Amino acid sequence: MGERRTAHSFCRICSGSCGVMLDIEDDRIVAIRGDKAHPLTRGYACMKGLQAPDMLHGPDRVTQALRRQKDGAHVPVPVDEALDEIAERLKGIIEAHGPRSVAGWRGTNPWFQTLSHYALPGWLASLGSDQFYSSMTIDQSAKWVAMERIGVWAAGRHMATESDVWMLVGNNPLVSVSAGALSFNPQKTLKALKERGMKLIVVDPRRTQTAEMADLHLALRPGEDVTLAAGLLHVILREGREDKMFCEQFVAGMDALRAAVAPFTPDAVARRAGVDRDMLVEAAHIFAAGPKGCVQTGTGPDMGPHSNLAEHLYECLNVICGRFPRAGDVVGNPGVMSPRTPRRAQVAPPRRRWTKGRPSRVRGIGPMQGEMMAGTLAEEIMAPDADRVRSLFVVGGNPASSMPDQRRMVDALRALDLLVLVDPTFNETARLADFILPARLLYEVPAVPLLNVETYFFPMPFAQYTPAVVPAPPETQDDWRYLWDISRRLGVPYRFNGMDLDMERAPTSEALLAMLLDRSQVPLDTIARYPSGHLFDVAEQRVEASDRDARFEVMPTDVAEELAGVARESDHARSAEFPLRLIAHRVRETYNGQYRLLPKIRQRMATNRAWCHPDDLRDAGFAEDDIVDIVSSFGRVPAVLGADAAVRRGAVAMTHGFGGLPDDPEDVREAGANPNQLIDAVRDCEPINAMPRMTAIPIRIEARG
Ligand SMILES: Nc1nc2c(c(=O)[nH]1)N[C@H]1C(S)=C(S)[C@@H](COP(=O)(O)OP(=O)(O)OC[C@H]3O[C@@H](n4cnc5c(=O)[nH]c(N)nc54)[C@H](O)[C@@H]3O)O[C@H]1N2
Ligand SMILES: Nc1nc2c(c(=O)[nH]1)N[C@H]1C(S)=C(S)[C@@H](COP(=O)(O)OP(=O)(O)OC[C@H]3O[C@@H](n4cnc5c(=O)[nH]c(N)nc54)[C@H](O)[C@@H]3O)O[C@H]1N2
Ligand code: SF4
Ligand SMILES: [Mo]
Repeated sequence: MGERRTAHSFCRICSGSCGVMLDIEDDRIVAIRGDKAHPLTRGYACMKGLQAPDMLHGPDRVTQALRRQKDGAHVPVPVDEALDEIAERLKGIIEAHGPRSVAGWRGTNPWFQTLSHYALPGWLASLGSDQFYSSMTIDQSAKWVAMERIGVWAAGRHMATESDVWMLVGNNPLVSVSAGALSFNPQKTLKALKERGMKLIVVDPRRTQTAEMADLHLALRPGEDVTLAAGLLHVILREGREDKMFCEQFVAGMDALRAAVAPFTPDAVARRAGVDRDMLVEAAHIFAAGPKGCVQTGTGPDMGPHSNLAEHLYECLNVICGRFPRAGDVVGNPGVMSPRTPRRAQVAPPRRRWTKGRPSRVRGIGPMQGEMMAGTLAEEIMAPDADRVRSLFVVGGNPASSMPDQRRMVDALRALDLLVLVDPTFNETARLADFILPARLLYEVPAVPLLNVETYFFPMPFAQYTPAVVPAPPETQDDWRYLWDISRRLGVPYRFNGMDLDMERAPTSEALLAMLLDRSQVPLDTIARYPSGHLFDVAEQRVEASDRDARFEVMPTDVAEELAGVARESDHARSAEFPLRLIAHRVRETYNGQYRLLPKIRQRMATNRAWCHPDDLRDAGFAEDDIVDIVSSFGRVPAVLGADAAVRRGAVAMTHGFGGLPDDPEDVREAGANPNQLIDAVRDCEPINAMPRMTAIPIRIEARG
């Protein structure tokens, strides 16, 4: 037997940041379990996290650089040779077409790998390109739009840990483990909050695992979030249950808001959104009673029709009920890893910054938060312009599978002059890539959890540091390091999150992480002394009084116009041709397109079934396990049916991340299918952020001919 040791670390597959203990033998992870000493996750770890040994050391891991040959097959190539060739081709592309012809896509995982998160944006900017895209703009950019139109409370929001009521809308933390402070050991956390007296309201077309814990569950018709939110606002305003003093001081547009939600009476909303009228009114009462609490939205409303408007109205509930810390309140988490910033009891006014940056070549869509909108990426590649996107660097993502209108995206990726993927797996995008650079995985790189969102996610001043606890395969590099190597070959300095890197001698990842935390409130060395993470005793911070006079804008004219349009819409419920609504949801077994091929996951879930209410199946003459076609006005995919009474009638729930490339000859029972073939990324998308409609898609189910 070789050397055996146990290491502490934390999982970085999702925002759960679960503390783990790893048994390591001969530098390979042989066992993993939750770390009971972790102050927030207390021994919890989900089945994905527990697959680490297979994920790191399994046969499907990409451990060498690969180059695509003319015949389409990929062959191993020494990393330096790959980097030489990439740099040379990139140089040619930039010389001929300018730096804006180079784009980057950052997928989900880099979010949680501290250094990977910052790797691409600064790299592209140092090349002179603004073409940075991420998954944020196909999942929750409605939150950005809402912020830019309503404004933001500079002292943050109420935390669930201090709240009397919490409303989760299209957000299922018990599965997604993605819900701010409810992300840490979510079931135990929610249970404890409920025992303390917090009321939980869930708005979701499915009776989700989270809805099972709710005091009140509104199982709305998919895609009716605008109606439902307007109905809640209507009740609160009509009955004068808003926080009048707060509104008086901090809110502009109250009369316009009142007028805009006037048509959304409880009866009208109950009919249209398919919820019980009295429950709707009760939800408004419970929420308005507070006094502390929050509406928190997930992908459900943010991927649906009118997602920007839905997000706006849900946020208006927080605003008119004044759900924000006030001057003198103690700040739950003043931060540990980031510098302290003052929190003032005031509004940072709306800025509408998308109108200010350089818009996209196609459709003229402006950037937000330093990102171009992913809904336009395929067109940016296919555009006739000389400076169209010709080269794409993907770090930890799989756009060939994850993007709406899969066929168009795949055609676009094929049209690139250079596609480079930095990834530990041979995913669908890898099949199209010119080069795959083998990425290091969690446990092979140092990290801290949720650095850029620590004060929002961690309810208390928590921090942890993990070094790399197992060595990475010898031919792999850290994500950022590949980009540094390319910059060096191009002779261009690499700015990493505002820091100019030494281009003679690359820093180590540990040094780079220390640079990122150089203004932390607790020194990194001290954080590192607590291997299970720690709640740090940082000095108390209180919300300061306001030093400016600014107001939230609750009903600007563009929002009012869109809402009036929704009020006028008819026959939103049923069309004879597409009577059902396909809804997006996540499952415990997979993370987007990841883990489905790991042996233990495949045993549990080989395919992404289309889940329907058993009565809907029976009425349509179908049975569980039938293979059918799911048909939208845009496309058609096969699916295996499943019966699930938790799905409301009229909805069909199917998760994403399954299936291969379009036209792969696959057995749907073995490979699943990709719902992105049903989604039109151009016609059915929102103004401002080009956000496609990824849920509540009108469909029908057809027997396979
Ligand atoms: N139809 C439909 N489509 C959807 C959705 C939906 O609900 N419905 N959801 C959307 C959402 S919310 C998102 S966020 C996107 C996700 O879109 P993507 O991020 O493009 O897709 P993922 O499958 O998450 O790909 C992540 C990749 O990161 C790799 N990876 C893991 N760890 C590391 C690492 O440390 N370094 C590097 N370099 N790579 C790593 C994995 O191997 C994987 O290939 O998909 C979207 N697509
Ligand atoms: N296990 C696991 N965890 C994940 C992921 C994963 O793939 N697997 N993905 C990660 C990513 S990238 C993200 S962005 C987060 C997302 O985190 P969440 O937003 O919590 O994602 P879901 O768990 O899919 O919850 C969305 C809910 O919206 C509901 N819904 C669908 N349509 C509608 C609608 O029209 N209106 C309303 N109100 N609800 C609707 C669905 O039934 C579902 O329960 O999760 C992250 N965590
Ligand atoms: S919940 Fe998230 S962080 Fe925790 S073990 Fe699962 S995947 Fe990892
Ligand atoms: Mo996402």
